[in-house]
Amino acid sequence: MARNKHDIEALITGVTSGDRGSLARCLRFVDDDPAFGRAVASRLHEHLRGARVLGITGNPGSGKSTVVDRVIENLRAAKKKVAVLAVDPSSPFSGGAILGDRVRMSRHFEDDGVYIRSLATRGALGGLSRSTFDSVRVLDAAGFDYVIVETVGVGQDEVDVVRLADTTVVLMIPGMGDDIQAIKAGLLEVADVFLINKSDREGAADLERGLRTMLSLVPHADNIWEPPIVRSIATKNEGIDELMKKIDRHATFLESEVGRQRLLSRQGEMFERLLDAALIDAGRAGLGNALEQARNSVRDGEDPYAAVTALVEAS
Ligand SMILES: Nc1nc2c(ncn2[C@@H]2O[C@H](COP(=O)(O)OP(=O)(O)OP(=O)(O)O)[C@@H](O)[C@H]2O)c(=O)[nH]1
Ligand SMILES: [Mg+2]
Repeated sequence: MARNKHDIEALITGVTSGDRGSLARCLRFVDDDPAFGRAVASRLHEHLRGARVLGITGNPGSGKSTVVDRVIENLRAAKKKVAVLAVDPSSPFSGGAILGDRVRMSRHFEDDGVYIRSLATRGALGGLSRSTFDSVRVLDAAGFDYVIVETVGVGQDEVDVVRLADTTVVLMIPGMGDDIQAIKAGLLEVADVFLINKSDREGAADLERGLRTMLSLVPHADNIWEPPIVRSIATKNEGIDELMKKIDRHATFLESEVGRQRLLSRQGEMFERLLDAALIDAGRAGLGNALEQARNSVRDGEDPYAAVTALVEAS
């Protein structure tokens, strides 16, 4: 998959001038090829326009795509250009997620100011966060005002994705029993706004109370921004205006001194993630044929620990 410098320059010209074909190609290459993704992403530095990145996360079926669809509608009414990266966790219970995303947001497909792309989660450690980071950068350079990342906040990789967002909305739904406990501790920390969606169901008030108690026990890291709780019925477009207000208020917070520090510390985290991904790629590439040989010998019954130790010592 050799893509030379010329290809990259041509693609970047296409992407930054708003050509949809170039954008689609670029995002596909970024997904497929980590080295290419890194090359493009670093080359785009000078073209960044400061898109706002919103993370929307929550359990499968909690209504993320429905909320995103409403948020798109809201932002389009304000003439903002919106890109969506919907991450499909490829898990057994959401095998149809990509299709679901497409159906849920389909009315925006014809709109020039909207770009929606579904990403499949790959098995590789750090693979998802890497390609999502790179893709957000590409979409920023392509001139989108908002980039929304929809993801099921299940694995560590997914929590990492959420960490790249400027503002993270965590969805919860009532009537799931022990809701609060089911939320990953990591997500409580990264939530900037909680959205209790499906508030037409019983138990929204209980959930909100439980959540407030939980939040009072776990002071938010910034110690200044207290994540607000909004209730919504996304299917009826209820609560979405309120959600947008909180998102805007959070943007204002990010401009404060504390907010700026937070963004900088996220840059630091992003650096660590990017470094990990780059080192893994470089390390694996450096193993050459020995990697395949070791894989084969494990398949033939060699102890995996022994195989790893031998590989690492030989490299
Ligand atoms: N009753 C009710 N149903 C809702 C609400 N919001 C979404 N739904 C429904 O919940 C189902 C799942 O919605 P999605 O938007 O696909 O949920 P999701 O979180 O994106 O799902 P995955 O991407 O598969 O994880 C759909 O049938 C929606 O119509 C709501 O506020 N109330
Ligand atoms: Mg969805």
